[in-house]
Amino acid sequence: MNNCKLIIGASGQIGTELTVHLRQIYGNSSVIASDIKESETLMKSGTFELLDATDKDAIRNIIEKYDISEVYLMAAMLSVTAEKYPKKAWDLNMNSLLHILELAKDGVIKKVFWPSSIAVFGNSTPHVNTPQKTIMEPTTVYGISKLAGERWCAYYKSKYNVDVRSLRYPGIISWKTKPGGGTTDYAVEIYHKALSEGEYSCFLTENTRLPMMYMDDAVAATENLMNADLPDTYTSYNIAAINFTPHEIAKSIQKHIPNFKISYSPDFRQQIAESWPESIDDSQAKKDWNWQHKFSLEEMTITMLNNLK
Ligand code: AKB
Repeated sequence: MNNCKLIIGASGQIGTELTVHLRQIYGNSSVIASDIKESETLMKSGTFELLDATDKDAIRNIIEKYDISEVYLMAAMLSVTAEKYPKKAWDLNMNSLLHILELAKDGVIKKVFWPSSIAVFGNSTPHVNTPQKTIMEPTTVYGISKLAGERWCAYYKSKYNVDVRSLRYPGIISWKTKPGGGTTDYAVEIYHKALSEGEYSCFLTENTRLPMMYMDDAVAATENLMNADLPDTYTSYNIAAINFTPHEIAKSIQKHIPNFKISYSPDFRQQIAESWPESIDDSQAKKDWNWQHKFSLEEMTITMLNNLK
């Protein structure tokens, strides 16, 4: 049996780098990229299909065409955009997942990766060292869809034995592809603006602490989770790497660009950020599949600035 992997939402921030990484490991022809929008990078290195993640028949056709056994469903509307288009966000985030879970239940595919997020937590969750299992009352449309998605994954796993695995990603920072529509996006924009303009106006207050992670760690976590021999207990894992405030990331940039200036002009995104954890307890992921991050804030800043230059 062929062991091809399909990435849905491959042109996005995480999808792009995940596809490139998986192609390096499994070979270009074994990793099919798909998205509603094209990606030059991915079209150059392997097969790319235009695909709407809400179109179940189209997904099934591609799965059959390439004999796909594993799907990484990376298509989603993130926190900020989802607040603007709640119904659209719900439809995209939920329908795409249910299509894939149904295909897995029917035995058309064998394994599924689905990204959850720290957005599943809300104001009533303990914000410091947020546990794996805790109160979850998300206040954003995105967070509600991610929490519902986690429950659907757990349901299909226990009821139909579907092999679905999931990570609660924190804010992901990368230089190859820009994020879009997220609350944590400031932590990428700040590097671009530091280099292009020497200053940045941040939409969060200076002491808003959020959990974050450099892209290489996020991609490694995804690959490790998918290859791990997991106990049956959890479908969606907390993972942590670093956490910082806008003030602290600005300080780390100023070590390399001393004249860099940051100002603060918080908007509606502040409320979203305040409802999320400041730091995450990932001891369950460490215990179950040896999760360990590599990049510190300082290493990430050096990597970001060197590459964006
Ligand atoms: C967002 O900010 O919406 C995302 C997330 C934390 O899931 N980056």
